[in-house]
Amino acid sequence: MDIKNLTRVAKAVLSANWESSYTVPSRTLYPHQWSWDSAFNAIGWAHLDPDAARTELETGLGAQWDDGRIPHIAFNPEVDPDAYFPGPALWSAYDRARDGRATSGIVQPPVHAAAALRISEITGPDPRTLAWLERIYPQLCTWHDYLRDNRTAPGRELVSILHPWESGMDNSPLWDVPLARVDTGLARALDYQRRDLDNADSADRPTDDDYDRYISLVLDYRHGYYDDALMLKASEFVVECPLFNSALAWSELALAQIAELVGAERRPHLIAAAQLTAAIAETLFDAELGICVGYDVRAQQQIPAVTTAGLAPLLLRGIDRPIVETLLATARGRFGLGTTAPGLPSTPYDDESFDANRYWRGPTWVSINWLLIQGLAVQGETMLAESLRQTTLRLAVDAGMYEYFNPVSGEGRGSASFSWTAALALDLR
Ligand code: 9WN
Repeated sequence: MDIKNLTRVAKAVLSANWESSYTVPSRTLYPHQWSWDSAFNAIGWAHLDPDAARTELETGLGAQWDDGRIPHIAFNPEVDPDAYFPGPALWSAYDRARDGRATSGIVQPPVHAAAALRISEITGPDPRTLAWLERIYPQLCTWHDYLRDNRTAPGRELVSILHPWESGMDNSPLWDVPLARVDTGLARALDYQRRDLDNADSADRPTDDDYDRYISLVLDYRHGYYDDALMLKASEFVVECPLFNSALAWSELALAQIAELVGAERRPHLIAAAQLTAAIAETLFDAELGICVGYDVRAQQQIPAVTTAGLAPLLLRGIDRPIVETLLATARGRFGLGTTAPGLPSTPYDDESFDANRYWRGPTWVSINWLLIQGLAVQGETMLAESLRQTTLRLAVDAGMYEYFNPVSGEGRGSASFSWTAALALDLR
């Protein structure tokens, strides 16, 4: 594929994955609606069909629960419930979503408000977009309120994730230490069957042991009827993720702009963003490692792992310049930013946990590159943003619209015809 064909191929991928009101991430591996995927996919649609973009994001918000959470999966009732594991039966959340769809009970990074703003920028002054922003603004606010009110551990300022899948970076080395404490008994008693290995190479995917821990955490949360206070108090996995919190602060800034467009108050969003930004700098920045890390709430200590999640605070214009300089030096020195390396690896090339093909332990993801390109632009680093834009597009052009890429060879891995790769490539053209 050459760059001229990119638009055509990306459009074909999004169209083939369109499912009446949203885009499935992949027809094989992920045949339902995923929360943060939908936000990214909608950005791609905004370039092709603004109606589809607005519909996609709004459909995702339709699965919101009464407590404000936006579940990470909304299941398609037409699809075989066993096509993806864990499916609707394991989550047992059949009557929580406002639109009546069965859902999961966990969440994903809150990039929705930022995506809504980006879509409104792409579609321009279209009265339908303004009416849409007016409709979704209250839902975006209650989503953020949910995270702040229900997911801030007592005495803490940042929001916590309760499952590695909530980070969107499932088996990142950032989660190794807290995940190792999770007892696997609940999952082993279930004798379940993984479905991801039907469609992907086992050398690329998380290990069986990790899967047992993922499923045990799901069962724990479900047995407590998805009560966050209970999990914050008792679960072994309560972690402040640098990407999740940066996405929230970045989306608060976007909500401030949306508030202005719909005639609401900007100030509460600016204050929320400033508080989160200060807390990220204070509690997640590790000067010795030169990057932001996770914070293990149960163990009351930082998790010293270097990953692309730790570069996400670049999205925030309120981050102090010395921290920005340090993040940039790490991105250049350890992740190959600004060089012709095929991609930004999810963990540094020289890290002991680096694995070029295994999911979030080395491969390059277009979603993360796209976020970092936005971050570099926020920091005024236009040359670096341009360099990453070009290497990211080159991956998609040379290998195709894969789910992720080997950051050494540039080979496409995981699911082919993957929606967010196509959507964000359209936005980066
Ligand atoms: C669990 C859909 C999702 C992405 C995540 C990615 C992967 C699921 C899985 O696929 O996670 O949610 O089964 O591995 O890690 O970021 O949203 O594309």
